[in-house]
Amino acid sequence: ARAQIGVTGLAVMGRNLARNFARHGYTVAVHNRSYGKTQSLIAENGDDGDFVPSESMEDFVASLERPRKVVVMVKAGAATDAVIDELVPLLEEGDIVVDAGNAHFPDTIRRENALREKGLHFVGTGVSGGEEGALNGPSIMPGGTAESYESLGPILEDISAKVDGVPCCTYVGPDGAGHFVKMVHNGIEYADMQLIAEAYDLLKQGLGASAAEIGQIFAEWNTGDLESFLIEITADVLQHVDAETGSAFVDVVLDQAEQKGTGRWTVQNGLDLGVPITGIAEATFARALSGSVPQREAGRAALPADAGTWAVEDRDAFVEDVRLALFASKVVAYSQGFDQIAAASAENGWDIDRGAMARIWRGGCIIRARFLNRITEAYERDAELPLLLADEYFTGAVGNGLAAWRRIVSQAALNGVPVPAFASSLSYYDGVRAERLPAALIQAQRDFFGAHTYKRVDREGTFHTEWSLDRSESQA
Ligand code: NBP
Repeated sequence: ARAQIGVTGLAVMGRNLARNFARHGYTVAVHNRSYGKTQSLIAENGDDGDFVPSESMEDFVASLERPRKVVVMVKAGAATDAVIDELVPLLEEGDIVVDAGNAHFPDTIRRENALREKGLHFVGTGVSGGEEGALNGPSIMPGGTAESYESLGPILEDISAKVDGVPCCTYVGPDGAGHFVKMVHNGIEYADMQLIAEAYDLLKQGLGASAAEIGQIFAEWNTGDLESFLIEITADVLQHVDAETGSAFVDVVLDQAEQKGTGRWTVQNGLDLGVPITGIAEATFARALSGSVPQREAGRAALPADAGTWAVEDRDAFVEDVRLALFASKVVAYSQGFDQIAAASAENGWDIDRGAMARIWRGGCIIRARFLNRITEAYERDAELPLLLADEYFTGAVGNGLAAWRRIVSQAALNGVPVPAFASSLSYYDGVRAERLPAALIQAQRDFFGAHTYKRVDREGTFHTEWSLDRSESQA
């Protein structure tokens, strides 16, 4: 036995992770259900470092130093369970199984329980950054036992992305915490992409600008507060020309957004926890609307375009308004995502350090951005910060753009441009800062039709009003 780490599942992600380990000087045991992928890795990338290929799972396990560290990188779901079932009888107490696929966190909790009973460590690990990240340095979010991180952590930190020399990998928390945080990361990614898409649409409709012109605006934005991977690639995508037609690439792409399910999981969990992650929810539903083909056909045919042509007069002022509205909406979406992490952490006893999550998302992953530094700093100022928006930096930054944000959302409404994520983020902002909400009326209605009781502003207790009789109040 001489391999320090093993990877089973050698499709694009597993292959690139294995190469990344090898390039960092580790001897890597490699295995795949069908041997062809293992052979092709050795044939094409064997020069990357020291690989120990095995055709059978038995040989693969036997080639690993103890405690064994096995990274499972197969299709999430039944395939992961199948591999675990095959692997577990071959392992010994103290060995570590790392699930680096996109598992849903309740599955990770279940698997961790089952393996813990057998004396094994199960480390559900979020890995972000796609194929490119897997090869050159992803953002890594490992859960499981703190004990497993002692031997596994340094290896994962080694192959992770680095920002200012700091690894984009840290221990997240017990059992499902790592996969949970990866799920929220993806939810935030949905929100960020939707906000960028709305900004693009506003610039297109308001200015009548071409995709290439808007691409240049995004490139300019990428030099300021908005600097991020998503803004950078948006600039590139918008300036890309379709080779076949000579049109802007974005103009020949069908406008129906697909999804693999992590946004939906995030929204479902937000509903379970009662955390208003409106940005992520709007983004997920906006994708659903785009794919609602019969509804869109019926809507286009029956609903009149009542708004005239939008002609913005002061081009530069409008571009700056959109930029400020985008930044403010983005802060809201992230603030909500971090609230969700805090709520799940409390519910599951995970003790997740939110500032550390922002830190490991600064590199390697899809939402990597300059502004994540500001989030880390906010949680360093106050680890228990109840609302990211209330941190002094963000109050200032959002406050600066508030008037612009209101102008943009109202102009979008007047001109018939859909901005679900911009608008709901602004409503969230106004809701969370409101002195008094109309929830009082909801409570009164609930008491009226269902005797659901209410609390009062002027004294303690729970009350019910006899609505159908003399409408007197009683203490419930
Ligand atoms: P896939 O998700 O396409 O899975 C293919 C791999 O699963 C192959 O190695 C295949 O073996 C293996 N496999 C299957 Br399918 N069923 C199996 C079974 N019953 N027993 C054993 N092996 C089985 O690969 P991928 O695109 O590289 O993704 C791997 C994981 O990484 C997934 O969980 C995915 O969600 C996640 N992912 C993450 C990112 C990211 O950015 N973080 C990007 C893409 C994917 P075979 O070769 O014998 O068929």
